Amino acid sequence: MSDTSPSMQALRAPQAYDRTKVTAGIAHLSVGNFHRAHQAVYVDQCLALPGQEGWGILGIGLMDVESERAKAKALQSQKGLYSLTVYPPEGASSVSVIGSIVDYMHAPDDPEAVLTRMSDPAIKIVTLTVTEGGYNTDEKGRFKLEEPHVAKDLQNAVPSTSFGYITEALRRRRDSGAGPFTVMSCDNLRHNGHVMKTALLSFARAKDAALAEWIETNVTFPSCMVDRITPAVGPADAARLNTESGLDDKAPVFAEDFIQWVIEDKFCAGRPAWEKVGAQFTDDVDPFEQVKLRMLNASHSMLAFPGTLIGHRIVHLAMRDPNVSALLDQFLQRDAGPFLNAPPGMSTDQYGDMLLRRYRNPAIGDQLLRIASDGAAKLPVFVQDTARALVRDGKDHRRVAFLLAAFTEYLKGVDDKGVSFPVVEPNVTPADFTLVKDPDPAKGIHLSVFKGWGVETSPAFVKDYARLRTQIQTEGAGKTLAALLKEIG
Ligand code: CS2
Repeated sequence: MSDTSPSMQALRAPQAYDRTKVTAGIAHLSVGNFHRAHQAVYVDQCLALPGQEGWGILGIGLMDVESERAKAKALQSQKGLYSLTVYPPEGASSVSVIGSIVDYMHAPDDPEAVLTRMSDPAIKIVTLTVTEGGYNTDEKGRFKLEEPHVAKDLQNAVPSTSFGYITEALRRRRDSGAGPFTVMSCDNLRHNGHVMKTALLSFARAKDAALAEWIETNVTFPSCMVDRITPAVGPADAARLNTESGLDDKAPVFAEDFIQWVIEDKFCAGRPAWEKVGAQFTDDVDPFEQVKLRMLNASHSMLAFPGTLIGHRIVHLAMRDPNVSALLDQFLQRDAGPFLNAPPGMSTDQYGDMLLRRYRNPAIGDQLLRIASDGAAKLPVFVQDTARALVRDGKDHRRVAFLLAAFTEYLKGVDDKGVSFPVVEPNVTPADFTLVKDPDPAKGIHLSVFKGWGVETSPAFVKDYARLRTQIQTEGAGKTLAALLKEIG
């Protein structure tokens, strides 16, 4: 993963605390870059405070794929240490070594060992970043018991899914008297605590009704809003980061300097003093979540799908395209913002402006294809409510129709210049891909990703969606966007 040269230094544990005294109190499922640049940082800062040494993280990789095994090897070889480089919009970057992941296990190699650790009373919180698509719910929010991995976990004693691991660990804890742990989703979902609870209880009910009841009574599922733009790290990024830091790190990460975490204070077995290191606790995460998902993540989608078709690949470079920048600005100020309550301390307009500044940060080089990936799981979470509200209130729906048209065309994997790009869409079905190829452009509105949005029943919306698709096909997304902006005025 990294270039090693003799002049590079080995990673050294943070000086702010004695890492040999730190033990795991949190088990985190699916340790992606975002977790390592966000939650693990809050925990790392907490560990420097007195009395917090029991809140280290046990990282657990769930996916039985080569890249995850490689990550496990890399992190284990560094005793869980890694470097994080943070880039402000201007000025110098800063590098720190994060020491909060004190243990790392690759679950497919030894599920029993993972269950033993998760059943240990020392673990008091289980957190997850398993992506928007990882909660296995349909468009009505129902848990899909028939999903093959879930169905297998319902049959087998040895789990492979997050639901299987958590349920079995909780069963053992109930039986041993170790008591419950808190289960907290850290994914970008509306009401992520509620989604987590519904998913886990549905799974547990299908497995063992009495256990499900115990979980419902004893386990808490706080919601939280998470925010920090964390790009993917390719081999070239890793080499650059190590050159800049002078560290020999097999798993470096980088991120913007902005960071935010708003958490519902509902922990059944205690929690770290995250409020002392910048996390905000609240009784109602919803307003924070709405603004973040419907403005940040939705405008990210607005950037990623049209932007990729136009030929852009990197966020801050795409933001230099005046039409892309105008599209995002209009979407934030005119489409998304007016339906939302302002976040504390600023208006939605100011929040929108702040987002555009964050996207323009030239040091980040965030990837449009990272943001685009699994769009079918993301768009319903990020854009559906705004689309529905625009149609319901008879407001201008054209920017959102353009986004949906662009997403549909993006599924073909070729941009305006004829350049192919990888389409990572595990939640787009073969039937959906067939619809995309249908000669009638209006048919695409029936893709399963748009089901239940309330746009397919609006003839005006479908008309704009279809004509924008046709225009993208014949003239390209760049020209279609330019014409649309002119038309809107
Ligand atoms: C992005 C997010 O994947 C996406 O769709 O919008 O990963 C985004 O970068 C984070 O939510 C920022 O907090």
